Amino acid sequence: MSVSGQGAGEERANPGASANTTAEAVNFLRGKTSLITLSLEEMAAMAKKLRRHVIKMTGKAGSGHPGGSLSAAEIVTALYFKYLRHNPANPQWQDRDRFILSKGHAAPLLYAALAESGYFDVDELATLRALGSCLQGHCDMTTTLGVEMSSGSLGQGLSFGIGIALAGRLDRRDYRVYVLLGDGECDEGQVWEAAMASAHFKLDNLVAIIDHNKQQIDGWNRDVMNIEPLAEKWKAFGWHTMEVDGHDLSQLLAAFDEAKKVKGRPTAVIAHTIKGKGVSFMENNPEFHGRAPTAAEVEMALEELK
Ligand SMILES: Cc1ncc(C[n+]2csc(CCOP(=O)(O)OP(=O)(O)O)c2C)c(N)n1
Ligand SMILES: [Mg+2]
Repeated sequence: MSVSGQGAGEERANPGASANTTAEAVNFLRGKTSLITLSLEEMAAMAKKLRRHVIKMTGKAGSGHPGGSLSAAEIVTALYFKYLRHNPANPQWQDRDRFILSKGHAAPLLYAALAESGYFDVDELATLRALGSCLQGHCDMTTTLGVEMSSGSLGQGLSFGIGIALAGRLDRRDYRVYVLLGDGECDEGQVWEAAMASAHFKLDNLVAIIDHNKQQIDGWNRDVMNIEPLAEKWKAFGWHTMEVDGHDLSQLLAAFDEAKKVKGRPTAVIAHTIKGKGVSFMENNPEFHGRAPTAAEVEMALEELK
């Protein structure tokens, strides 16, 4: 793992210091404005680690949303452990890139990434959904360090992202805004109002990532509400649009690189994923949209995620 230290406004590329473990890296981060840069291999291991956290957290809580957390593990890993310019020691850093989890029910995944990045102690993860815990079932920006937007009521994150992207432009700051949406979430009319507005305002500092796992709360999208052709819809709304394998870290990073070069319009990354990815009995199984694994299922899942 290498960790780069840099001040606000400085170039991102920086060979910087290097550290061998997450703990060393986090210690390095504590004193500085920095970013974490894992290798591809380390990111793959981190995605698995985040999946393990999701299983343990929801299992212990006895409730939560494992399916849509597992599908987005590589997306969130690529952002938090490679791509985002952020500093866990200074969560309010004005020039940080913003990540908005619009599909707020995937909170366990975001909390796991925040903890592993160093925003708070990994032990906190065991308190998911407990009374008084800073880790509630859906994201709350007033109680969890590193959470940028309170979400859970679907459809709102892209609109929120537009506000931050416009503010960045007005303030002449070069941060970028990444919004993660669910594909079922795209049934919400507000998503398309926001899509239209983003293109209208030519927000090239805004990236929407759609976790296209083809399922929502009640089953397959094609049965509940057909959203296809999804990429063509984003294109029609004026977005630079890409389709990637959402479990392929290289493809995700290449897409974020490409998005950075696009001028005058926002970018949509349609990430094809599998709901419940990584745990055989959860994959493509709508039951695990909003049901926690039992103790026996936790054991089986962790065995598969070794
Ligand atoms: C406005 C709103 N309506 C309904 C719900 C209930 N709900 C929670 S998750 C979900 C399905 C979301 O599907 P998708 O966006 O595809 O999420 P993923 O498959 O990634 O879990 C629904 C309908 C909600 N949270 N907010
Ligand atoms: Mg979905």
